[in-house]
Amino acid sequence: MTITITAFERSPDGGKGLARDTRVRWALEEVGQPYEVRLVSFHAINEPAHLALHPFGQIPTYEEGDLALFETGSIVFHIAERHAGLLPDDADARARAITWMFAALNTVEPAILELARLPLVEDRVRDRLKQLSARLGSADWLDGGFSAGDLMMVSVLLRLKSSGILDGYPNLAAYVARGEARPAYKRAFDAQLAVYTGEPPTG
Ligand code: GTB
Repeated sequence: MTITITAFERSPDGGKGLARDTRVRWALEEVGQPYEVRLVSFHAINEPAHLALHPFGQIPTYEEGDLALFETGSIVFHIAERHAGLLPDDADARARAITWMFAALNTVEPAILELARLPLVEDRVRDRLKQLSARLGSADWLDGGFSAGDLMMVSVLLRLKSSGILDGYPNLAAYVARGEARPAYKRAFDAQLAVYTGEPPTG
């Protein structure tokens, strides 16, 4: 029976093999099954014809006679079950191979996908800092005298200190330094540090 999978007609990676059709192609190649590929556009994946195959409007899909599958985990598992070469015969070894499939999809891949999102997250942080920097301007504090608003804002910005991101916003770096220089901040900082050092707070 002819196997047909779907893939993007134009993948954002320009052919580096990072789109998920590659793992399905790979599984089919491993077991020596011929297959056809129907290339689809970003527009087409949300059209009714494709949604009938994939309720979430994604690639790849897998068709084999009356059987239509989506989700690469399920597709590769199906291929591995039906054809020799990807799952051991021994029941325990087979269970372990399946465990590694789940580990790849549920434990390792989500963390790697977070990494891909990192540049977007950084852009969002920089947008916020740019807006905050413009608002603070050359003032010492956000709205006249020091307030709980500054206490909270400095506390939040302190998380960025080790990243170096604040260096791009000298007025914000100075704002944070002003907060840290306040005697009350120093007392609070020393008190929390004493929990870990066992030394009594100095202030
Ligand atoms: N859990 C599903 C599975 O394993 O099958 C996930 C499928 C999926 O994310 N498909 C993506 C998709 O169709 C294409 S592969 N996205 C469209 C949408 O969700 O609207 C993901 C992908 C695409 C391109 C690159 N790249 O260029 O680097 C990497 C990964």
